[in-house]
Order: sequence, then structure tokens, then C-alpha cells
Amino acid sequence: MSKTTFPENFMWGGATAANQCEGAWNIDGKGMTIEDCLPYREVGVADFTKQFAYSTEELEKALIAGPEENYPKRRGIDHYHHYKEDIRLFAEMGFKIYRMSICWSRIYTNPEDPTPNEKGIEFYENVFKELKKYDIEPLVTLSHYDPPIELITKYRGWYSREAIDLFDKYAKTCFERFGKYVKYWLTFNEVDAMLRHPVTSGGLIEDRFTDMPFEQAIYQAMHHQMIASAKAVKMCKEMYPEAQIGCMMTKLCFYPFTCKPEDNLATQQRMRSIYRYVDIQVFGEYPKYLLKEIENKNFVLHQEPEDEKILKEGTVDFVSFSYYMTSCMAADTTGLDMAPGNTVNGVKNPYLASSEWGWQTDPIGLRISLVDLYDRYRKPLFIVENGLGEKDVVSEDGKIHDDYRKEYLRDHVQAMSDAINEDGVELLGYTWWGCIDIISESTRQMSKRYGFIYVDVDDYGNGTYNRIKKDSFYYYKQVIESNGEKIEIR
Ligand code: BGP
Repeated sequence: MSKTTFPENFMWGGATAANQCEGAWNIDGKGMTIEDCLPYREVGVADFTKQFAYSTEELEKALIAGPEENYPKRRGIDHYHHYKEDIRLFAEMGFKIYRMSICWSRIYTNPEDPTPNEKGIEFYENVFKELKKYDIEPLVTLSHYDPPIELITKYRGWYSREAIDLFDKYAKTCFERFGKYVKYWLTFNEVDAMLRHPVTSGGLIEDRFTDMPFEQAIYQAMHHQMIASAKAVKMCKEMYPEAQIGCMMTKLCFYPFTCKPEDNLATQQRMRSIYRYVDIQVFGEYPKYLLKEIENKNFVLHQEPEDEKILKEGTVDFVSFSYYMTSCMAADTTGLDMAPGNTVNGVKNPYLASSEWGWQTDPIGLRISLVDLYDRYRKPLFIVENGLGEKDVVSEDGKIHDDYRKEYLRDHVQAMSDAINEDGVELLGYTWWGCIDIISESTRQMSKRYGFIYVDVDDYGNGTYNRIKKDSFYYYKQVIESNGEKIEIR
């Protein structure tokens, strides 16, 4: 382990998302989102496809469900009412930056409303003012998996071009009302995810697309999100030239399972499916390989004459990403052990340990990912999600001894330092995912805990909602205080 050093102004912090923490799903003028309609499932954690499968029938059931039904995102960790306490705890750890998202349906009860919901605006203004009290910069995601329900019930999610103008109005309101508090923005969370879970990232429910191949609808929806993102970037820069607005991707990292050329080709192809939409947001145009893919699938991509110019004028300032684990790729996986990951399944890597949810921890993979992305995009990078979800236990002494989380953090801090100091990567900051326990996106469990702060609530909403500092709370405080230099675990 070499000495770790970080730039003077390196931004250490933590990350959450509105749909996974706020709760208060139907008060103060907040409209419904698709996340409020995702029921808790005792489903095996191994196969994410089971977690993200969804039907119109389930939507209709959710729209009339009563409080006795278990829709975990409706309650989150009640951050809506605990935000002052939570931010104070973030400040105690020494956060310089806090990544959060704004819920579109809190700003516009119905996306077609002509005027915004002032109570929703007031909530986020209060959050920004609270962060300001502690000199914590907000890093705000405009869309983090929670499209408004009307976008799905009245339109067909992001497949419908109307979504662009509706999002445009929402983004404009956010810049107008919050631009004085927010310097760092992201447009869409994990912009590559729509092909893996179209319901939450695009509001696309497969049984509503009987008139075309569903995959074609997803490519069309992605096009609309690219246009919306580019328009938001341009608008933001025109209103606030000093603001920094980035894209956000799922940085998956696959290793060829063998040195067979077929496995290497499969790995290269898999990685391109992750990069292609980030390529658009960074370079301002469709990469040839994506156009070729669409052509070879005989999909028709409906574009407007102005779209090319919009993409060109809406390129991002930095590239942010989530990173948790790595997996392997084989051209033929017959008979191979598979391992789950962040909305993916891959071939199990025999050289890596796995979390209780099967995700394979790989700090060197983070360094590889940082080099890959910096070489590809030549833009400043920002790690906006990295963390370890485990079944934390409150011990007899009332504490949570999560040494495993401290070790995960230590090893990933080492990897970041090596990428900066040996590989020349420009890394702006690091926000640990789930800096406080929140509802898991893929499994909708509270029991998959990421936080440095334990929240006393279970998968069914039972508990006091009290916050308890875990051992890792003090460890991250030590790391931040030393600007990443003191990472030994005492
Ligand atoms: C990312 C999402 C986050 C978060 C994270 C951890 O894909 O952007 O919202 O959920 O994954 O995954 P999970 O919560 O499923 O454990």
C-alpha cells in the first residue's frame, strides 16, 4: 500500500437519491412517481431481472394500494422530516459535498401543471440552506430513477417526445429557483441503465409496447433523454456560466473470463454498451458503432431536424459514475458460475470476494475504471457512487462494528490515490453511496445497508427511524480530516 495523497480541493462526501431516502411520498403537493409504485418483494437477490420486471397490472394495483401495502420508497428513511439531523451528521464527518437528487414530482405535482409546487421548492431550498450552514456543496441529480407517474399513465414514459418539453420546464424551474445554491449538477442518473431496467430509468413498461419491438422503444426513449440532457446542459450554462454540469454512468467493469479471443471480443462489446450514451453526452453526437447497431437492428430512430445541433451544443463539463464491483465476461457462459452485480449478472471471478448480495469487491477495478474513463473522455471525473451494502448488526453494546466497510473504503481510497498520482487521472471528488442507510434501488430492502449512519427501520417499515453512528462513521471522518492521507484502520 503506497502513501495516499489527494489534491488540496478534493471533494469528499456522500450520496443519496430522493426516491430512496425522502419518504413523504404523498404530502406537501408531491405527485406520485414510478418508484412509489414498486412493491417490496421477497425475491432472490441473485437475479436483477426479477427485481426490475414490472407490468401494467402491478401499476394499476399500486395506484389504488392502501397504507397497509409495503411500498418501501413511499417511506424511505423519512429524510423529508429528518434532513436537518442527517445533514448535521454529514457535517460531523466533514463532508465537503453532498450528492442528492431532486424529485421531479415534488417540483411539479403533475408534470403538465403550468406552475410549480411551492411547498416542494421550499423543501429543497431548506435543504440547500442547511447544507450551506455547514459549507457543504450540493451536487444535484435532476433525474434519479423517479419519473412522474403521469409520464407513464398519460404518455409512454420517455418513449414519448412530449417528455422532453416537460423535463425542460422542470429543469428550467430547478435552475431558476436553486441555481443560486447549486454549482454542481448531473442530468440523468446512470444514463446507460435504460436497457437494463427501463421501468425506473425511462418509465417504460413492456406490455404497453405491443406495436413495436420493446428494444426499439428503449432506443427511442434514450434519444429523447439525450436531447433533454443536452438542452438542460445548454440552459444551465447560459443561466449560470460558472456552474459545472456533468453526465452520470454506471461504470461496470468486465474482465474476459479467459484469454480466448472470443471472451475478449465479448468483453469489448459489453463495455461499448456502457459507454455509448456517455459518448453522446461528451462528444455531442452518436458514435458510429451505435448508429450501426441501430441500423443492423432495423430500428427507426425518430429525430427532429434540430436534434443534431442540440446534441452538439449540450456537451457536459465532467463525467461522473457509480462503481461497486467487477465481474467477468465469457462468449459462452454455459456451465460457468455466475455472480450478480449492480443491475447486471456476470461470470463469477474466482479471485475476488463477494458481498452478502454476491457483488464482487474489486478496488483495483476502480483504478482500471478511472484510467479507462479518463483515457476515453479526457474530462475531469467524479465518483458519485461507491459503497458496500451489507447486513449490518447492532451489537450488544448498541454499536455497529462494520470493519468490512472500513476496509472496503480504505482499499478504494488507495485505488483512487494510485489513479491520481501514478496514472495522471483528474478526479474531482468522491461521494460514498448511501452515506446513510437508505432503501436499496434493486431489492427495495433496508437490510442492504450502505451507510456510515445506521437507520433503525426494517424492510417492512418497522422501527424508530433513529440514526446511529456506525464505527465506519468515525473512520470516514478520519479519512476526510486527513484529506485521504490517514487511511490506516485503528
Ligand atoms: C446504483 C443506483 C443507486 C443505488 C446503487 C446501489 O445503480 O444509482 O440508486 O441504488 O446502485 O444499488 P442497490 O441500492 O440496488 O444496492
